Formats: sequence, C-alpha cells, structure tokens
Amino acid sequence: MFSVFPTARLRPSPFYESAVAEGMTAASIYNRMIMPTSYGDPAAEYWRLINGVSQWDVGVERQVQLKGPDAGKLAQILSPRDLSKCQVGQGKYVPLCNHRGTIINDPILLKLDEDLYWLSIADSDVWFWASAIAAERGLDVQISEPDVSPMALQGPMAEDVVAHVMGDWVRGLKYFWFKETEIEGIPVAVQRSGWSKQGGFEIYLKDGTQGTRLWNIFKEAGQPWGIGPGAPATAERTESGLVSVGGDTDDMTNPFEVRLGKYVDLDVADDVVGIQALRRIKAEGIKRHQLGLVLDGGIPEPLGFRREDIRLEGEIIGMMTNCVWSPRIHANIGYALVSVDAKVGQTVEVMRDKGPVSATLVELPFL
Ligand code: THG
Repeated sequence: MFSVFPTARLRPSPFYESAVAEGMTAASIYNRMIMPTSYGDPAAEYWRLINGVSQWDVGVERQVQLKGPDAGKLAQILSPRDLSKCQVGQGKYVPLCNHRGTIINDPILLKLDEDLYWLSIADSDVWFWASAIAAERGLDVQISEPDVSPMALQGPMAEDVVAHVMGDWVRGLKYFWFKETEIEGIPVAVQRSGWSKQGGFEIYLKDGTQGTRLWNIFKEAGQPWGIGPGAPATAERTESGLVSVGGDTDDMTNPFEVRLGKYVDLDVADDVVGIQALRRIKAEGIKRHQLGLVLDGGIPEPLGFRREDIRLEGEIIGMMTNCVWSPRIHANIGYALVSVDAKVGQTVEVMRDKGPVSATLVELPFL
C-alpha cells in the first residue's frame, strides 16, 4: 500500500476527499491530477454502470476557457470540425490536431456564449497550445483554466437521479447540450454527456470549495436507485468503441485511422490548424486503421505497461493499444491499430509478455 499526497503540482479534484471517503483503491494521473480508477470491487462497479447509476470524480477533465471577441474564431482554428452551426448551450465532440494532422486531444467543446467557450479536455496541455496559437495569429482572446470540475453520473438510472435533484427539465436535454444553473446555491452546468455509452449526465461544478457538498447531494438522492462510486470504465468503453486519445493513439495517429473522420470537415477554412495535412491524408488514403480484437483464453489478462505487437503470418502489422476482460463478451478484448491490409475476420497473433496469443480481428464497436 502506498499513499499519494495531493500538492499544488499534483492537483486534487474538488471531489478528491469524497473519493477517498468512498474507499478509492486505485488512481491514475490525468492532466497532472489524480483520477480515481477503482473503489476495490471492479465487478460491482462495472454492473452498476451497465444496470444502474455510477458516480464519477472526473475533475481531471479540465476546462480550457476561450473568452473575448475572437473566442469563436480561435475555437474554429483549433478544430477541424465545422463549428459554424454550434449554438449557445450546445456541446460538440471536436478532435484537435497539430499541423501534421496528428490528433493531440479530443475535447467536448461547450459554447457558453457568443464570446465564451470551454474545451473540456482529455489528457494533454491544450492551455499551452491554445495560448501559443492565439498569440501567433494575433487574436483578441483570453485563455485560462477556470475553477470548473466535472462530476459524472452514468448508467441507465442516471437520468432519474439527476431529474430528482434538478427537475424533470433535464430529461429534455439533447445529447451534449447543457444548461447553467444552481443546486442548493452551488453554481453548475448540467450536460447530457459522459465517457460511456450507458447514458447519463455531467455536472460541471463552478466552485471548487463545494465538491464534497455536491457529491453528497447526488449520493443521497441516488440511494433509491442504488447509486455507488465508479470511474471511467476501461471494459465498458472498450466494448462501446470509445477512443482514448493518448492511449489508443500514438504521435503519428490521425483522426481517420481511429474512426474519428466523421468529426473532420475538410472544407473548413485554410487557417484551421492541420487541415492541409488532413486533406492530403484523406486524398492519399490511410495506412493504418483501428479494429477490435477478441483474444483466445478464458481468464482476464489486461494490457501491461506497454502496447503489444500484432503479427499476421509472422510479420508485424501493428499493435494492440488496449486490452481488458469483457464481462459481457466473456473474453479479453482490445483495440488493434494495424495496417489497412489487415481485415476483419483474420486471425492474428498478439505478442503478449507470456508469449503469442491468437486473436480475431472484428468490427468496432463490440457492443
Ligand atoms: N466529458 C467531458 N470532458 C471530457 C470527456 C468527457 N474530456 C476528456 C474526454 N472525455 C474527451 N473525449 C471524449 C471522447 C468521446 C466522447 C466524449 C469525450 C463521446 N463520444 C461519443 C461517441 O464516440 O460515440 C459521441 C460523439 C458524437 O457523436 O458526437 O461521448 O466524457 N466533459
């Protein structure tokens, strides 16, 4: 057993004390913060997400705020997805690419006002990136990381719990749309979103001193539905085909390789970062693609510290980027980032630490 001590550098989330009180047993680092990953009973946590409602400390999903006359302009320059029709109160899933078309983050963009946006980021320093691009392009926009921290409620019962606390209006929220409001005087934004395909909401806390209070309001309200703690779930997200940028991608991965091409609009303006490279990649055709893997063997054998090579007829054709036991498929499943010559239905070998394991390439998502 070892302890982790939050510091100014390894920043605690406003829900950190709640996570510890709930019995957190494992955590990861994300955006230089502690992200709880387990509460000691993975099976219970998984089935609660699939059948009930699960409460997550995802304060690590930091907001990069763009504010000022050129905020909308900067948002569009940062993302190859067309944002011209995005309305105030709407959110959109937007890949961010560098000048080579490599995906460097995949935030949810929230348009709070005509001159105010948040990028709810995955694990990389978008604050630096946005500041540098804004300065180089001479834009009139302030970039900051505001005191905003999401808490997720995920699972088929999440809507009942959130409606019980907030009112039935939340049932009418469309996917990724949000509303700024208060809960017992605590300022929040409520959005239909979350990193699972089981449905649910995220409550963006806008006052970091109120984390424990907000956590407990939902914990108490959720008791009739059997609410309990959980975390972004590797098994569920893999079954559901969600991409983890930085995990499933490397420093050469473009959006087309990992099934994110539908979030790239090739006819956005020429000043969008990476768009020239993305047009070229699209025209030339991709060399790798992301497929699912179902591995032989009946016991859970997750990925270790490294990505593992995949071989087809003795030749390395790519790598397995994640691997997890699926309680619903009853197999170890994972993602392959492999040559486009590799096709669904083929049998490959994954070079695991204990030796080669046979696996079948399948279409994503699994479920
Ligand atoms: N919520 C919030 N911030 C986040 C995440 C989140 N920041 C980090 C990370 N997650 C960002 N990445 C994703 C990846 C996928 C989705 C959301 C955020 C997602 N995708 C759906 C899909 O792929 O099926 C729907 C996308 C669509 O079609 O619009 O939900 O979870 N606040």
